[in-house]
This record gives sequence, structure tokens and C-alpha cells, in this order.
Amino acid sequence: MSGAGSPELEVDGTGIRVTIVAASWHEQIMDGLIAGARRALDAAGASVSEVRVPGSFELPIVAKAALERGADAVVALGVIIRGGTPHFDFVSNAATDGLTRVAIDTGMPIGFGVLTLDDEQQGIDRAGLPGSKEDKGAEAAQAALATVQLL
Ligand code: DLZ
Repeated sequence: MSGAGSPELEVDGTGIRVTIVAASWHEQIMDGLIAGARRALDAAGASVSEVRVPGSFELPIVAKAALERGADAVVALGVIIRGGTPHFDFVSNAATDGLTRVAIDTGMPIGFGVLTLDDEQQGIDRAGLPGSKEDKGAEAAQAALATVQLL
């Protein structure tokens, strides 16, 4: 269960400490993303902890704190659904730009598992839930572990 074009990453997480930093909006989809990330990290043998933040806007600052406190990598998970106001763009851009900046400034890997969606169904299709076509939480976790091995 993976997205079109996504690689089959062989990852060994032995000895790697990973913090899942997960937003709290859109609970059902978030639960799927977190479970997928955990499945992939457990399968790779990584050591896993989890921190919940209120919304995707708060992901970057808490990801940075997790890396400064000893995590070898972060998996950042969020769900942002387009509404009738420009808020979607503000939150999406803040999360994406902020996480990019944290990864580059700290030199540490962040797996990017923030879904930006037009509606809830798109999230259900991607969240590794029963009947989902894709498992974006697992993909983000595998990418984080693969990047640890490159740095
Ligand atoms: C305010 C807001 C809105 C409208 N939508 C979402 C969303 O779809 N997904 C999400 O993760 N967070 C959303 N937020 C909350 C912001 O990320 C943030 O938590 C608040 O603006 C408080 O700083």
C-alpha cells in the first residue's frame, strides 16, 4: 500500500531514536497516519516516542525541540483540509516552510507526512486506514530513517 511512484525503501532503524510529532486536527485521518508511521518504525526496529501538538502550524517548533533534545529524526504528521478561507494556505505554508527550515538549520532529518487536502475523503484514501490506497504515515517514517543513514 503506497503512493504512485513511491520507492520501496529498505530501512534499518536499529539504534535510531525517532520522535513522531503529530497534529490533532482531523482525528480519524491522523490516527491512520500515526498508526502507519508506528508500524513502519516498529518494523525497522527504531525506538519511537510521540508528541501531540494542537495543529499543523505548531509542528515546526516542536519538531525542532525534539531534535534538540536528542531525537535522531522526526516524523511530522498533520492533516490540513481546504476550507472557505485563506487559512488553508497560511497553515500549509507555515508547516511546510517551517519544517524545511528546521531540517536544514539543524542538519537533521524530518519525514514529511503533512497531508494537504481538498476534502476528508482524500485523507482517508491516503492514511493507511482499512480500504486506503496509500499509507503516507509509513512513507514519511521510512523516508526519515533512510535519510538518517545518508547524513
Ligand atoms: C486554524 C486551523 C484550521 C482552520 N485548519 C487546520 C487544519 O485543517 N489542520 C491543522 O492541522 N490545523 C488547522 N488549524 C490550526 C492551526 O494549525 C493552529 O493550531 C492554530 O492556528 C493555533 O496556532
